[in-house]
Amino acid sequence: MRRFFVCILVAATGCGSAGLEDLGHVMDAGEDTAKEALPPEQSDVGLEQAPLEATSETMPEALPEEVLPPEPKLNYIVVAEDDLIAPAMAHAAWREGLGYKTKVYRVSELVGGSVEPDALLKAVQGVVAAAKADVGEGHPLFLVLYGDAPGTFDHSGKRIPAIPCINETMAGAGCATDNTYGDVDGDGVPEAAVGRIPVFTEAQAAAFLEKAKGFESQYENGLWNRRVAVYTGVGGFGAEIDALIEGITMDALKRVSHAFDIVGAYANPSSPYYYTPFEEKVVELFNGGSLLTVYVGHGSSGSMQGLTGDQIDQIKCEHRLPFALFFACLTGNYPADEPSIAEQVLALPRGPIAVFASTDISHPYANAVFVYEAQRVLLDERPKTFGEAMMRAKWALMHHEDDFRQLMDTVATVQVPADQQERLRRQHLDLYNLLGDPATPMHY
Ligand SMILES: [Ca+2]
Ligand SMILES: [Ca+2]
Repeated sequence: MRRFFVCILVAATGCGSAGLEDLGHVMDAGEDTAKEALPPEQSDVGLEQAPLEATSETMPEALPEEVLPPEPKLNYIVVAEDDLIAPAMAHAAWREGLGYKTKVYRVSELVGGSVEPDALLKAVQGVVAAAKADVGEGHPLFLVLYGDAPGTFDHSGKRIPAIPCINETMAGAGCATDNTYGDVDGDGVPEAAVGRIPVFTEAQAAAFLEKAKGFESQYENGLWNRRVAVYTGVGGFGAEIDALIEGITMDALKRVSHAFDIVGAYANPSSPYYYTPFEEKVVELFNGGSLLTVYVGHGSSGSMQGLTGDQIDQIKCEHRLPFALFFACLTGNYPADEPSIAEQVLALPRGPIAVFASTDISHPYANAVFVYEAQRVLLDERPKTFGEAMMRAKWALMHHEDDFRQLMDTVATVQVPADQQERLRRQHLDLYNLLGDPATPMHY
């Protein structure tokens, strides 16, 4: 038996609210809790799809046609802003060398004149729909939007705008998303794994490619590969709601895969997991290296509890670069005039390799469900790439059912009537976006 010390659970806060009680917990886990089997919809991509070199020792001279590997299909689409076509081509060439079948489209190839979101959206959706039909069921398709977005409603130039979306969360200021580019049937769940590489200059693009190549060509054995670093902010729903969340958190703790080690910090001075200065502990959590670094709590475009722009330069993740998930308001507001904190950490040479975060005000209920589904998909289902994981977490946000989901829905009716819950979750499909390359391998 292995013993894992689990401190703070990835759970349920949002903006204008929060408040997880810290929970110390020691759990026993069997050696065989890890689930290695991949779900049927997942297929091999990347290296595994590279054509095999046949030799006379491994293959007969002529094989029957039905056992030859299938013709490689387009599975990695890049839509590039015109002034970034050179680095976009370089990025696609690197992926092509890893076995992907890639195609790069300039914005001006897809739409002429000014880049109205509707025209570009329809063009990109058309490309995605055709590729999805061609690549076939069970084969992932990746869509990379290459270049930072202009301001939300600024459609000048040849930049790729974020698409306006609906957000009824209280105080929502104007939602914009990349999710719609990959959703060809309009149900909100994308058919392609979408990610944006939010660079503005060729120098930034070159730095990102170098970082990505480094991440994918190195793997240092160690506990960091099974570490999930979590830091949570405080807010305050009030005693009643906090107690409900605490109860649900106790139950949720038992469901986090025991194959991973959770380390964390909680910004509540009365908690045994409180550290002061809290900000130093958060930087330490980043820099220790981890598979995932997860924040749950309050957020704004430029900061969150425990991490502000002033500390960004202190982040130098050792051993491995984490995938970052910020379940908070606005931290992934990439269409804003100033770089969001998600973009700031992504731009660091030793910062997270990809970030999943919200462009606008998010809601505690939908965040709670999203956190639960994201960790379940990432740690239990273990897709090969971060883009597939977040795409499947979005599917699960809408469609997955289990007793814990029922419990969360029941508890949430205190704040969100049952008939509004699905609509709220639907809106969070758009709020949350992946910044980085969606084909980045998880390297568990
Ligand atoms: Ca869809
Ligand atoms: Ca931006």
